[in-house]
Amino acid sequence: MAVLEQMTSEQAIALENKYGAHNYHPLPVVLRSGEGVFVWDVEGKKYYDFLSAYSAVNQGHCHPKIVNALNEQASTLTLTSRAFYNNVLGRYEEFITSFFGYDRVLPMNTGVEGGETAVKLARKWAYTVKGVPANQAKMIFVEGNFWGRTLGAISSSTDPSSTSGFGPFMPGYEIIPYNDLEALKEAVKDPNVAGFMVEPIQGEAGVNVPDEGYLTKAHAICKEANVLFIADEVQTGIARTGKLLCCDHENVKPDILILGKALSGGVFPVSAVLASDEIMLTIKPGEHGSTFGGNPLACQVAMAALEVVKEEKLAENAEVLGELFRSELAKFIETNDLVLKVRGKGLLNAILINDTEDSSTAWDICLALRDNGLLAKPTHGNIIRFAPPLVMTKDQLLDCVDIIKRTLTEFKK
Ligand code: IF1
Repeated sequence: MAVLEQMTSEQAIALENKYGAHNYHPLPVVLRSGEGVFVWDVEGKKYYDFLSAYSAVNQGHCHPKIVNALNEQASTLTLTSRAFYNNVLGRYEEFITSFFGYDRVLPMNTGVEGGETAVKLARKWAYTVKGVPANQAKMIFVEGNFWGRTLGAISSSTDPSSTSGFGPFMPGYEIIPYNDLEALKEAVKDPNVAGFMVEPIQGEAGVNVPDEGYLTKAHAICKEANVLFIADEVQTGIARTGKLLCCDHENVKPDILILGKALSGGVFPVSAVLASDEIMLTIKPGEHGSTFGGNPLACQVAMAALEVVKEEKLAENAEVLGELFRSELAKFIETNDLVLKVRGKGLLNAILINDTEDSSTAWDICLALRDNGLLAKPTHGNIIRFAPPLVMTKDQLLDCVDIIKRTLTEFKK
């Protein structure tokens, strides 16, 4: 690979500012390597990664088993396109459908492609199975949702930073409040509703955990109304919340399951949509797909990434360490008025800062955390998400809790 001559953080940042689109505002730290729960910047400073690339690196950075799978396949066959068969895709499809208990999988690359695929599937099913009149299918989403940056995705967004300046938007969408069963009951009365798409915990909204039983009752309301219950587990899936899927906390089985991010352990873009024969076979040859969807490299990486989840008991570890994290921070909050609340499930958590949503306090705290060797990023001016790789040990977690408590104690607004 191109040997990059050493550069300073300032040089790297200047290059991005000069030649790149300004579609992000990254925390000022320039990373050059990662291993497990740690990343190093170009000056050689070591950090705990408490974001995990938004829950894509659940298995830890550069997990050897996953990287080996990538390397072996990369020097064998990387991409055939779906114009032809290959010797890996079928094995992967058998593997992942049995891993999650579904009849079929439609392989894609990014999380948002998974969401787009789920909406197309729901609409196709509505027209061909439910009997909704052509082009009349409705989709229900919830306030505060985030499922990507395409026009189809932002058309369901209630966040002006996702929508303003990008209209006009997709028709046939209805937005109801999150965690509101009465609103869902009302919305599904419309016979043209195809599906209800929801995150079991809203990540970008600030780790918004719905009431216990919300998923169970929402699923039942959808079933009663012959509406597909679609779970966006791109961020909450793959053991992040202490179960293989966040829906598993309530034993809810989505009609359509969307996976991404840690499906590949952060090694390669891999997403997947899983569903029954009845739903999945409504899409016929040539009606949907993608050049890279289901490529042999992605399939090998994803199988290795999922094996790691089981072999290293990542869900169990996330459950135990998540309880420890929230109990330690809850004790701290009683003695510190900067932080109002800690919330989450497994190792998807967030703290609510005692300031307004448009303040810079959460950002400033993340800068101080960076100086103390821990990387995290705010979701809002007053919310910081904490999501370390699920391979973290108890001692490492307690070390991170000490860093967070020390930083918050020393922080001056
Ligand atoms: C960015 C947010 C998180 C997702 C859920 C689908 C997708 C995402 C629940 C789309 C992606 C990423 C996108 C990334 C930052 C990150 C993010 F801040 F944008 F909202 F995690 F909360 N469903 N989330 O969280 O998957 O197409 O990106 O593979 O856009 O900056 P993708």
